[in-house]
Amino acid sequence: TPAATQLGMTPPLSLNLPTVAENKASNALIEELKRQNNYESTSETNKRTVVLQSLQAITEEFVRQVTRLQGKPESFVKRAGGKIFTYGSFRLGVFGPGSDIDTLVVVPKHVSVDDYFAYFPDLLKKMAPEGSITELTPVPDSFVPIIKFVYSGISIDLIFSRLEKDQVPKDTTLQGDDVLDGLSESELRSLNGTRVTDEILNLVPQKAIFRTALRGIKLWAQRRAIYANIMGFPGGVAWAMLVARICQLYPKATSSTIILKFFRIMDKWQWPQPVLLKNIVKGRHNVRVWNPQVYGSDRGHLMPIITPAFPQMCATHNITYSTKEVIQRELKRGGDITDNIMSGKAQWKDLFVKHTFFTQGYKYYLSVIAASSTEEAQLIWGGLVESKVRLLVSGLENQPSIKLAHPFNKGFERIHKCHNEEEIEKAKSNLEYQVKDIPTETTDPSPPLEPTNEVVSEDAEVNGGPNTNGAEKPCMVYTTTWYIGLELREGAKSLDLSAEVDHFKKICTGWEKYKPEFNALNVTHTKNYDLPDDVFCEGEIKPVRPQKKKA
Ligand code: 3AT
Ligand code: MN
Ligand code: MN
Repeated sequence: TPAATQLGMTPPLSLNLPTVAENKASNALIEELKRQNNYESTSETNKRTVVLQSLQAITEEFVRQVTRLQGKPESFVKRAGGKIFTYGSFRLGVFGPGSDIDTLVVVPKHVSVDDYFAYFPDLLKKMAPEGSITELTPVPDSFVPIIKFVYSGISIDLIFSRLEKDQVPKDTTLQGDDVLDGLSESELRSLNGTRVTDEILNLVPQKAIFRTALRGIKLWAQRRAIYANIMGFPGGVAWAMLVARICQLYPKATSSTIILKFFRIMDKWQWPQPVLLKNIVKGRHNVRVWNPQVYGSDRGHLMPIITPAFPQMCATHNITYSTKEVIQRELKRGGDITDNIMSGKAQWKDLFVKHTFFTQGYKYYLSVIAASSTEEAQLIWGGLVESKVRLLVSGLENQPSIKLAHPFNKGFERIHKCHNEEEIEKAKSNLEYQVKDIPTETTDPSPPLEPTNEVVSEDAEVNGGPNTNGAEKPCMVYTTTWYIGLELREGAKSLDLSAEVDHFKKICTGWEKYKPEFNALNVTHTKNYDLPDDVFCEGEIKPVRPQKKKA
């Protein structure tokens, strides 16, 4: 009976089997995904398997080494174990050619995170084939301690957790709540990715159907620029949970139907009612679980999508009024197009058409520019500023003249070459430039947003390159720029955003590692026709300056 096999909190809405037309639409979807280069070749995927086998072997050697150093008997050393797990798109089975492998190293209790950073990187270089490890970057003090590297051309995000056990044998699973016993909050966070992905897969009736539908939804969300947790949009896990919920409601449906129902149901969803894949359980561990009855901050979540593994959390707490509005517009568009696809009046490629954020988006944009004097400093400073942009968005939304503050989902990285002190100073003073008003159409053009130096491409000659004509050594300024499209309320002619901008700058520069000598932050306005060329792709038409009428 359906009740016995029910996955999800409510019974299915339909147990209908797919029609011939629905199956045909699913096949057409897979064909289109292939054309869009969404699937990786078997040989590339085999490479991933080899890399993961190697990481498993290195993990075991790492555990043995640390255990031995602690003077444990050799019998204990032999049994200590160690195991890797994956999470993210690889674990979900929706990865493409450019995807990383999100991997988790799990070790017995006597191996610490300090051991991980002390020994793992060297062991990796020693045990992996010569030259196969590049861009090795340990990040010990992040939210989740992580070692990032590229292994045979594949990006790896390697995180770490202990279990409160003497041994971590090969058959270890991370299911159930007992594995969380005795762990710190940080270790809990590290285990969470794998636990959540595994639960999502357990809670969908047909994994292959789920994967195909999720590939479609992820591609759509990326093309429409509504994919990025950090910028206030759903991230990969949140999109996966939404698709999983639809799969629960239509357990026999094919992927084309899942996508159609996804748009229909999510478009009409009564937010802030949460999307849940299973009941929220209060575990015996003393950690916070999403609960709007108890926590005011949880009550503030606009589109809550709740993870299924304990401790259950909201994956979409970053969504703001504006991003919610943008998502809802896109859901409507997606639903209309999918309706047409199902009735033969449109094709899947129409669903995956790129956004028009820069080409036909807004008349006014805010540019948030983070700058540093070195690439390394910019990596850190840019990351900090990026994580705060959505706070500026929230501030702007509270401005009475602003109807919508739409952040683009990605920052643009640029390198500016300055040839002398004057240019650097100019760059710096430009970076300090702060806009008070958005001029109305008739006022003069605003000063340039960017340092007026030549903008060179990423792979251009960098600091320390050859000097021509004995001129001063060129100096680089590294910037990342985020764009926020502004929709003004009717009648709004000019507006003063300095309070919101100042507040945002204070948050960013108040960061403990902010160094005014190396880091700068600038918020300026940009008219659509002043957007830099590199935000447009080949074939896209940059907005042009309206011709001034002669009096
Ligand atoms: P790709 O195929 O890799 O593009 P993905 O879904 O695997 O898609 P990521 O590798 O970026 O995406 O992220 C995998 C998971 O890692 C998702 C989330 O649980 C976690 N994660 C990613 N970025 C962060 C972050 N900044 N902070 C905390 N968790 C993160
Ligand atoms: Mn990934
Ligand atoms: Mn990753």
